[in-house]
Amino acid sequence: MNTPQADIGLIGLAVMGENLVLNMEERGYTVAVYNRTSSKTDEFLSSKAKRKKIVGGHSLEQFVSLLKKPRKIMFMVKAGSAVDEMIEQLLPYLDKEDIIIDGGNAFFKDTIKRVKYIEEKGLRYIGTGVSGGEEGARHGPSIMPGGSASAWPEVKEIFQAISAKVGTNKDIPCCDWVGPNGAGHYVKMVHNGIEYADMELISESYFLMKKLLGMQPDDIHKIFLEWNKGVLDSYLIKITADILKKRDPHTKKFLIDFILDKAGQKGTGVWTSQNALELGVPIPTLIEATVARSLSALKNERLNATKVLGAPKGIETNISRESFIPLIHNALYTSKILSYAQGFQLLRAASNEYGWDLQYGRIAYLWRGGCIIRAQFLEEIKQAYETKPDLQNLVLAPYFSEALKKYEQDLREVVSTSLRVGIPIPAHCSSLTYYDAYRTAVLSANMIQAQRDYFGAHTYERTDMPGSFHTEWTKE
Ligand code: 2AM
Repeated sequence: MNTPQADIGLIGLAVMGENLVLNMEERGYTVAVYNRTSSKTDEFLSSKAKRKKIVGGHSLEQFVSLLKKPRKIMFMVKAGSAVDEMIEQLLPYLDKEDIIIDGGNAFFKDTIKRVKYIEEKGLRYIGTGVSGGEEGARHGPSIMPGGSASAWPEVKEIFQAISAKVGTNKDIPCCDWVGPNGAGHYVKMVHNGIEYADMELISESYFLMKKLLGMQPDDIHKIFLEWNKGVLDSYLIKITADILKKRDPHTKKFLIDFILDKAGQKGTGVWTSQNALELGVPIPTLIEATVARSLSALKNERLNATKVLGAPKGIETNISRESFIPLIHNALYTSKILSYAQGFQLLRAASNEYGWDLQYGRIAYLWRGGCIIRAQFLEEIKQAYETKPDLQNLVLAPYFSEALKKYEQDLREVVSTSLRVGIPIPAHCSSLTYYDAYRTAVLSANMIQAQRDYFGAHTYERTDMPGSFHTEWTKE
């Protein structure tokens, strides 16, 4: 058969898979490829992979025979049952110590099961988050691997070589070991949850400039361009600026005005929200961002409701752009801090729950480059956790608590204005409520406890003495 020559194999030649292969090859590795539909393999080999150190297998047996041992096989196939099917088809050709790597968006609990299953067979399994979209995959994604720890030294060099690099010398890879079993896919899931919040918050800022201030896309473009030079410097702010100046080739008008306001979602925001609810971690901004997508998807219902209920006023004539735009900036920055704080709270709870020992500063750095939420701001998060690894909440780190105190009033002003005129900016509202509730020493939950004890004898604790109490509420 074939001489084992390839350093790594990749299964699943959709765009992400192809781009990762080209990235690996460019870094000096020989890559073997396989795709269920083998015409795609041929097409790839005869076009983009032509004259490169890329070899293909038409059968899994042939593909496996191309790989050096211990074999490293990365899946970039559809998440879900396709991964289990591939594992079963592949196993007969593999030997002990070989390494299967799932680079798709697997649900972390599936990855936990798969790691256990594969390790029991004497092989090794890595579940890795890969973020950065098609461009990232081709030129340097953020990579978040977790699973069989002994497999990390085997793949470290390749993964760090293909990942994004940050730091002044561009030599710090945005790829490091995250933790056992499902930790890598979990961190990717939370990355996506934060991404939902970032996107929603930015969209709400755009919406305020459009609706409240009556600005045109090219004016808003200039604002985002400016914002990208300061504390908000990030990939998502940059692409928002780009989007706003794009013209529709047919009408020559701004394209954004022709895009239907109906957001899609693939489920990672829902996973993040569900898991946070399961663990009892308050991440209202992330959840609200997910809810906002669902609400946007009800386009027909909204059109009907506008007719029946009337649209909110949406404008206030006495607001000046010059004074209000800086407030929107500060509100966005404050809400961003609060949403990242929530995301890291979730990581902390999950680390305890699943026994992962996650390194938060390192995770902030994995997200510093390559991925969709890459931002200057993550530098400060890394710093905060390096200074105090057991930090209770990011909002308590001096850099962030100072910023929150400084800009809180601006967020409040933006939120109250939007509430007054009826412009929905739910993620900003949730962020502010989270902030207020988190720093309120005495909340309203004494009443909830009394109600629970009243109807269900659930007992309550007292503020003035220890113990558990029940009251016969209806007795005189
Ligand atoms: P295909 O080209 O044969 O459809 C993204 O969908 C990638 O996942 C594609 O490369 C696709 O292969 C692959 N894929 C989807 N379902 C699969 C399955 N059940 N087994 C193997 N590969 C699968």
